[in-house]
Amino acid sequence: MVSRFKIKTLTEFIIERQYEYPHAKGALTRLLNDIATAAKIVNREINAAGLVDILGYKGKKNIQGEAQKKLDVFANEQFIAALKGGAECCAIASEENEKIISFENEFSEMGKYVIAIDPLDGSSNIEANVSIGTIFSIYRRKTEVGEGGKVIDLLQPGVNQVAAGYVIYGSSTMLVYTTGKGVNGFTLDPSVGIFCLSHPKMMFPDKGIIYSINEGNYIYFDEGVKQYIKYCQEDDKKTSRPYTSRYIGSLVADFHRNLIRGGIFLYPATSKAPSGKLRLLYECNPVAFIAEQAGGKASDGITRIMEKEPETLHQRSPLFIGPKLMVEKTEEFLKKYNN
Ligand code: P6P
Repeated sequence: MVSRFKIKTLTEFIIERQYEYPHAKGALTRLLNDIATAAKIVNREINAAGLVDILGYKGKKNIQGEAQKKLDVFANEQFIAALKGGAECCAIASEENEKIISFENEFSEMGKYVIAIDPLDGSSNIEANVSIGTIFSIYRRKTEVGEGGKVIDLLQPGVNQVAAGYVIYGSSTMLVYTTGKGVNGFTLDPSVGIFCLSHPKMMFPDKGIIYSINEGNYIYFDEGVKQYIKYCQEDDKKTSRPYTSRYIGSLVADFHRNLIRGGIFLYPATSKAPSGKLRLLYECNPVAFIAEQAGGKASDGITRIMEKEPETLHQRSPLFIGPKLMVEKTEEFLKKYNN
């Protein structure tokens, strides 16, 4: 049993690192704590979801045309309320809202940051009690303070991210984030409601033996992806193949497992979805920032994810993300077979 006094809490950790952002004057600290607070509230409801009538459909559809589940809506409301109340954020782009949510009150209008967020990603897994997650990116606003944030504040390339992270609501609840100086993971101690540093300085293993892709889309993949899948399945002990196939269907859960154990996650473009399925702003960019900070790589098969210039809030992108060598091998196959 680790002594309470050896545990570093998320709040202590963020405050200790505040010196890295003197210009932020504590604003980023407050933002990250606001997100952690909302995550704890969402976590409580997710854990109780099977017990209270919060499962099932709220009868509405979100911008993606997907039936919204009550927990999706609840999570969205919690993060919006926490960020609006914190007054450091002047606008949010959420997976659950077609347009940005601009905070027009005298405090938030002075906020220097904007947030892109998927409040509850993988929510189609809720009934199956599979791990789901929250994914977020934090940017400095481009417009002047003094008014609510605008769309151009959110349409920034991933290289402009000030911070990014995810919360995974799984067998334990973890918050993993980066501010560009490494990746650190915090596990929630539900008995006291405190996130404690449990995974300092997270790095991808150099190589991995896991590949994660929805092979149900095989007939819709282009030739390069099909050939890479065959490569993963070949018997070659020198390169630890055949790899192991692991796919949960929840980006945060698949990415987190691959970050810990070493593996590549692929959500390619298909003939059905020529731009892929995952959203650039609040799924691909945040996990790409974490991946790069953990020594990995994230591309759309050709372009570095974080250098893609977003044109619309909900635009999609193919995503290949994991240890650098694994992503580069995939890019080789795409280059060789897709031309
Ligand atoms: P598919 C969840 O709906 C999600 O957006 C990601 O969390 C996940 O990686 C992906 O979609 C799964 O998509 O088509 O394999 O079910």
